[in-house]
Amino acid sequence: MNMPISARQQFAADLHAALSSRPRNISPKYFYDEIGSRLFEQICELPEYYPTRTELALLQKYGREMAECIGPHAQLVEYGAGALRKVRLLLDHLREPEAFVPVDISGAHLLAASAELGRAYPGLKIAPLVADFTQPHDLPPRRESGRRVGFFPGSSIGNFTPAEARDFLRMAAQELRGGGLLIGIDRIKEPALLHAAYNDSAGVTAAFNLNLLERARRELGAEFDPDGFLHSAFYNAPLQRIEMHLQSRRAQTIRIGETSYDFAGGETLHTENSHKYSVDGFQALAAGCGFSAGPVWSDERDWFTLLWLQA
Ligand code: AVJ
Repeated sequence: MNMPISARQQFAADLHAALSSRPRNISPKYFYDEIGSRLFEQICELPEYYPTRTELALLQKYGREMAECIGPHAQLVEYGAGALRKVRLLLDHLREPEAFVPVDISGAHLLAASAELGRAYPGLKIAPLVADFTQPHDLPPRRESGRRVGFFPGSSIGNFTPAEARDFLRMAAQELRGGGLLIGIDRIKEPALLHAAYNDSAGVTAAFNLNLLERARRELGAEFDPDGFLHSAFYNAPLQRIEMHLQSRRAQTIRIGETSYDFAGGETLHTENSHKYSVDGFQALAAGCGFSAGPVWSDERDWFTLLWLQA
């Protein structure tokens, strides 16, 4: 029988692969160990990091209209559930939701957040699903009368390249057929505003990025000079994305077990992309994947948008 490989083994395999490839890059999902998840919560509170507070304000203000789109008796599926704070602003307006299905890879976190949500919404059927939502997964069957609706807030889709975003949207359109998707996107804007959001003055985003190396040290016994790398985040205008990298300050070597990886001065490990979209651009992307555009909700500055996409 195939034993499922542990999270640590998966991290080890992906980090070795990342350090062996050129250019070096690794999935941002490895930011989110316990320390990284806490740092991300802090990022969401930073004055420079506008996405969380802008999206929450939109949900506050327009939650009722969004709930209208979702409709009654829906099975609501949240892709990549965090603290489950945002969905409450929809649940408060939904008519007789059939079930809420938060899907997340991090089981302990998902179950704790689901239990807490259950205490606040005692009548709600919550069916957490521990799974990687980018991979094939089995959602609970839906009632014949009800629709299935996806919720993908936070501009998490921004972590995907447009090609990966298309793969996700095609999969989602299939499993949400007859229903829809409510999705948050971060808008293309003044590069200085984007730059500030990923280079906060308190250094929390830097700590979040550098935690990836700290995690390698904690979990895999990686050996390197902790002061040898710096946080680098910049807007790549042609590709319309923020890139985060860990940049080597000088020539140095990282050792993991028996293996050594040499870095030249200035060389980087690319840790994250955060793609920015126009509303038209995103609707066009989604249209190619089986969705048709519906209402959109944006703040007055057009910094962040929630879109309804009919599946
Ligand atoms: C969770 C992917 C939406 O891209 O803005 C925040 C992650 N990285 N600061 C983003 C993040 C650095 C965030 N997402």
